[in-house]
Amino acid sequence: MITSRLHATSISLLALFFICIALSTCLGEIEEHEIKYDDGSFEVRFRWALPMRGYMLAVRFTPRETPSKLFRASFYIKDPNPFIVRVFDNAQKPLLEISVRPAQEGWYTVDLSGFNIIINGDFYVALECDPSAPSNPWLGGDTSMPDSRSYWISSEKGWRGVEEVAREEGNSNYNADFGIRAVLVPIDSVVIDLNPRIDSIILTVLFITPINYPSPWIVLEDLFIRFK
Ligand SMILES: [Ca+2]
Repeated sequence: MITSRLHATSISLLALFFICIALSTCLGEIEEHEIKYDDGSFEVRFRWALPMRGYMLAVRFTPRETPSKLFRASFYIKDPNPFIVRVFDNAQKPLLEISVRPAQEGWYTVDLSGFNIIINGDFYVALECDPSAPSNPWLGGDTSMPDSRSYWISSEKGWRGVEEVAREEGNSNYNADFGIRAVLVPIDSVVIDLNPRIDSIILTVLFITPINYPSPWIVLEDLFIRFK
């Protein structure tokens, strides 16, 4: 019985190996899509006055399909200065923070593909103030057709939409989209690097050994692979 089980285990591992190879080679081409709410022309610009942690400018994104992987984020900036890229999930739970140093004005793109951020719903990308910076970069603002997805975030007052902040300051008809964009790739088109991000594997196999047949047959009942 023990020998039989060992034999079965070795065969199941062999089967799993070929399944993994098939997964990594049969996945389709990468299909990126960019999410943007600005029209590419920025009539105004915004920034927090002081470079302090906890002060951010964010945009809420709705993915075209889920799950997707976050590949890049872009910021339309003026007065380039260091800042911190932040990513939050739909519940505003932090997913990422990295410090960046843009060198010039205009669109500044940050490659986030190496962080394996999987998006399962709305998410936020933010520009956070960097205390080590001499001042904050300006972020472009588009007032043409605002989508009410842009937020001022501070330690004291939390998350407030641009429209809400403007209303508090006595401008009840003002709104704008911040110049932040995101590029996603649907998870079924991502070429998965199987090593070492497999978290767990559940493999249920039914073994059938017909009489007079030299090796056992394998019937895969269920296969679940969970990636980190
Ligand atoms: Ca515009």
